Amino acid sequence: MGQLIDGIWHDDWYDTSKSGGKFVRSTAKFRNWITADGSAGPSGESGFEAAPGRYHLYVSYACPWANRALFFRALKGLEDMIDVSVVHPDMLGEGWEFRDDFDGATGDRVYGLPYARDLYIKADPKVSGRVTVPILWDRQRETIVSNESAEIIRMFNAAFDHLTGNTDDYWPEELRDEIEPINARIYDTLNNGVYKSGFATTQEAYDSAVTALFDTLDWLESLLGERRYLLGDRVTEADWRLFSTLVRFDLVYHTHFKCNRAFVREHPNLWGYTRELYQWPGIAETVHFDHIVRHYHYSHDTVNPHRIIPINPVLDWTAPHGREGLKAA
Ligand SMILES: N[C@@H](CCC(=O)N[C@@H](CS)C(=O)NCC(=O)O)C(=O)O
Repeated sequence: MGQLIDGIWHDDWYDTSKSGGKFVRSTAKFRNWITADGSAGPSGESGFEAAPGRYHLYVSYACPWANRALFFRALKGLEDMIDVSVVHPDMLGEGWEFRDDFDGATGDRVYGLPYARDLYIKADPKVSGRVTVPILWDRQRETIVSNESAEIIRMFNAAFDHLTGNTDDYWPEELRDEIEPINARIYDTLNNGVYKSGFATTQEAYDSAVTALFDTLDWLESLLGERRYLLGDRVTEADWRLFSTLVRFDLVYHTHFKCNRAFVREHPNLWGYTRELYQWPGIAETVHFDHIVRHYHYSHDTVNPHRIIPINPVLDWTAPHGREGLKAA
């Protein structure tokens, strides 16, 4: 399954035929790092030195992976260093489109290209694999620095500090050993777990994904009754990675992806925590519920073939979160 578009092979999202009904996410291809002095990062090539105006971030407001890059752009005060283009929320047969006929969608602000795949081809005419957002683009070398959000957030966390003076650290050295296993569980069972539930094409694959997902939510509900944040009294990247899934959960994952044993808002600790992070300075501006709801229901035609957008409740994201009293365990 899948199709060749302009030389790029697009697997179907839902091609679960070789994996026993399980959704298997492919690995990002562009893995360079922006660093303060342009030296190579943990993977890829050197030559991507932090500089104002040199880099551009292509996102979808709907996408949880792109959203976490936007969280870090806001948290680290990078708005004036890195500008942004926003795709249209509908991801149809041609993949992500640079149309501006939806509130907040900007078109391609660097080149005026029609599709995200055109950037991949510009970066590497022989590229193959999925065309995903976020895309961190280098205007100077006219190529993709990275299309892996887990790494983009770490670049944003540190590479521009000498230019911005913002030294807030969401991946502190002393907590890294604790952060990694929490990230791993949350990635597997929640960030990616919602997709594994929603795109499963066998009962067995769905059951296994959705069971692990709610085991993790139960664990988090209990942990967040003892601690204000995942690592204690300090917000880290683990919280922002979790938040990008939680903020979408009740509106799209619960219904569209059949993650419906419970809503996040039925968990008092998780719901207060999600609202606290939503209310964090700069974050609400990056969360666009209209793009989120439209994208999921409109783009996955094997899950929702008639593209009906559900009515959805109005959630009060600005209500007091009540988390102030919680101290580290
Ligand atoms: N590993 C990537 C995953 C990004 C990803 O899967 N993005 C989705 C949107 S939520 C996408 O662009 N999918 C398009 C496709 O697979 O065709 C990251 O975290 O940056």
